[in-house]
Amino acid sequence: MEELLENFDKFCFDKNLFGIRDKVLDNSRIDINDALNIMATNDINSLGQLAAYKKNQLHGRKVYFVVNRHINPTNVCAISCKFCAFGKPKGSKDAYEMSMDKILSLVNDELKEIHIVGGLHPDWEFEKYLNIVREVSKAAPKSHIKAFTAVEIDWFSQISGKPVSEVVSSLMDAGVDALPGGGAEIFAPEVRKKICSPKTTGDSWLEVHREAHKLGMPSNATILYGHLESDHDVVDHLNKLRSLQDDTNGFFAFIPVLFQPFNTSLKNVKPFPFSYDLKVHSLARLFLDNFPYIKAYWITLGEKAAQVALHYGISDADGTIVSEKIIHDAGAKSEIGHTRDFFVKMIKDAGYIPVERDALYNELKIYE
Ligand code: V47
Repeated sequence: MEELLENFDKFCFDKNLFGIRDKVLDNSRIDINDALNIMATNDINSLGQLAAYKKNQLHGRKVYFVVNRHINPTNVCAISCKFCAFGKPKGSKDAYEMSMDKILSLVNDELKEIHIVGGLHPDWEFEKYLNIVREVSKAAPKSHIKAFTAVEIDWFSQISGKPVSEVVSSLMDAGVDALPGGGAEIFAPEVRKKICSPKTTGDSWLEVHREAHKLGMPSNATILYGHLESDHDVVDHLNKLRSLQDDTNGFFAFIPVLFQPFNTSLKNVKPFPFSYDLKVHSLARLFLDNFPYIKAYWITLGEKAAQVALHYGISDADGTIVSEKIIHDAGAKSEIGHTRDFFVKMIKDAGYIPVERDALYNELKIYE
């Protein structure tokens, strides 16, 4: 595989990438300084070659996707974050609460992953969330349930008076198979304060995932980027996740989530160029050497950019989703869902091999 980078000296015009190339070939870890150099480069294609090399070492030409569905049982939220257009105060005209029948009408065993997240409802008890999981699990026993972000789990701990470990154990008993990666946003306290001051701190987010991993519950991690963060904040965020993964090895995927400003209080944030998206995704692949998968979240990137990102270290195209609401409320321009055939074609057209997976990354079908 070394031959993929054989001509690197000829095409790379950023001398700061040569040392990183040597580490990638050597399979040794890049450090914070290397990560900052990656964020500073404008040789995007050379960077992409490094990230693609690393991805190919792990997964060859396979790119994973899942037949899944997102369900958001309520958008009523006790807190209000500046970057979010989904959460609504109780009693507001756009607030909704799904009945159990409504939730159950959305699930079936064809779904390999059911992703459930929502607002921090001020009146719902923890038992209500457990019941949702129990009923969904009964209605779709062959599907995996990936439910509740660390922010929700922290909230469940507050409203139930139970420690996080007990909350996670109860969720596992009810039928949750994995935790989604949402709520991490950006760990840097100063920026976090500006975009989501009432939210669970970065340290608490990390602690919830540490506890979950200890109990054998796998999870994902995200970064919300493209708002007020600096390169240093991005690198610091990844460094905290890499350290936690060194300790627990409980993360499956890392998902860069591009901020959608349109209907939010941060709508005047200056847009970043596309090269920034490619840098964040490539950096994630190169820096998070202990994360098996890096996802391109097509909902925020858009379908075309997500396809390009497959050449920048991405091994997972997420899934069908069916009806995305959280980020479309903020004005995302992508479709709200796609078919299995869409992913097979999108991945093949980019020169990779589509592999349908379940929520725990078991391979279900290879589309050679
Ligand atoms: O954490 C809210 C994001 C996230 C906006 O684990 C916004 O497999 C952009 O975490 N612009 C939830 N993003 C999404 C998420 C996720 C998605 C897909 C797969 C997985 C997984 C997890 O939605 C929140 C927040 O970062 N979000 N508002 C916005 N305006």
